[in-house]
Amino acid sequence: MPSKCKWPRRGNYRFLPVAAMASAGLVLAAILITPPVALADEERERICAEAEKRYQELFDGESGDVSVVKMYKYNFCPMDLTVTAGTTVRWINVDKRTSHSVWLKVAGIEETDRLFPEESWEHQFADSGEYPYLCGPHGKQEGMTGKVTVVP
Ligand SMILES: [Cu+2]
Repeated sequence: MPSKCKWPRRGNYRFLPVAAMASAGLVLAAILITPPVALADEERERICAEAEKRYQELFDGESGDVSVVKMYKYNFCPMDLTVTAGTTVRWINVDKRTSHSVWLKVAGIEETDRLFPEESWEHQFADSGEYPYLCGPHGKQEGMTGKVTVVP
């Protein structure tokens, strides 16, 4: 190496382990204090695009008179759905292995049984209002939640 090489002198190296430990500590702290937040919008969009593709493949997109919410990779797609009063919403699991449920907890409607891949559940919304819901097994941990808004 040429003599003007700018590596720190030998004595400075003893600070490296301290610096490394400090940054490892910061990273660990960041991991520990970060709450398990819902997925970033971009990631959700990507997952929902995939879910739509799965839905088209499995069901040819045939939904008749109902509004469809796909369940896929710990997401409800769309996460927010607005329908008019009287509409029936059908939740379909388009996942490959994971089972999900639909739990309109706030409305006081009992959680559904586990819906396995390609299974579905329907509910007709007679009254306008906001109906937040969750997946029983994945609502808390994975943030698998959604909302139906019913307008007159
Ligand atoms: Cu789920």
